[in-house]
Amino acid sequence: MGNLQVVYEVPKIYTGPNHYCPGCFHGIIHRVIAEILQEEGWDDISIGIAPVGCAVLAYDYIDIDWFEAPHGRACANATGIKWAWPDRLVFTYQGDGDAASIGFAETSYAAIRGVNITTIMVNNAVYGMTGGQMAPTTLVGMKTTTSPYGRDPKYAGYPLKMAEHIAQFEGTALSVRVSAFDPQHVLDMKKWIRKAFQYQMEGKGYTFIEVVSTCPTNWRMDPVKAAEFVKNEMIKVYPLGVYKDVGDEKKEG
Ligand SMILES: Cc1ncc(C[n+]2csc(CCOP(=O)(O)OP(=O)(O)O)c2C)c(N)n1
Ligand code: SF4
Repeated sequence: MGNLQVVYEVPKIYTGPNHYCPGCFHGIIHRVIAEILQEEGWDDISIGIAPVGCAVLAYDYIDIDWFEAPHGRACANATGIKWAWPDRLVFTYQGDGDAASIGFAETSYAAIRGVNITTIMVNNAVYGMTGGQMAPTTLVGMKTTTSPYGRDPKYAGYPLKMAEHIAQFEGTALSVRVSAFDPQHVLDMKKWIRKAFQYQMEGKGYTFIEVVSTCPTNWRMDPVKAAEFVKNEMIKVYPLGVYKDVGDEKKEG
């Protein structure tokens, strides 16, 4: 046993089991966040803002300080917390319904103001927790419980591309879209979430990570089909990539 080397262990601050459905990426994203916070020694200074949505119980799964925000208000809450405790690492963890629908203004204004916080927005194209209703991110033609014939842009408009939207603001330091449908993309996601947290610790401005995710339960798919749907359909509409990265530039002011 003495010669064996540990290549992977579950982070101590990741406290499961969780309640997520099989094949849902929420659990993977939580674990990756926990790994980063523990590896960087940020677990004692982090404050997560939990959403209203399937990740409402995020505070039960990552053992750091948390605040529970009302639906859509996570970035407003995070802003106040960060202004009160500028040395803390403050991040919001939100669904697309939370961050991009009811919370569209709060999320946008965090970027417009350049608030030095991070948002991790999990885009599964539906309102998962409440039963799979159409979200602003629902694909054209996608069937949901409130668009049983498929999203029709004539009445319901087009998918909202948050990583592109957030990238336009001067206060944004980083806006990236990632996914987690295979191990390589999980590692890539980890790299960018780490960079977002690093930029925050360096005071660079607002950082935004959109994770293209699954909702096998409401999509009525098994976990493998749901991951394939992300890989083959979702990322055609939501291309993965870096939409803004200020790199090592210093922000004025
Ligand atoms: C003010 C308010 N409006 C509506 C709701 C109902 N509600 C709870 S969760 C949710 C949407 C969750 O969807 P999303 O944010 O995409 O997260 P997911 O569950 O898919 O992870 C809604 C509309 C609420 N709790 N509060
Ligand atoms: S309902 Fe959808 S988003 Fe919610 S835990 Fe299940 S698979 Fe994940």
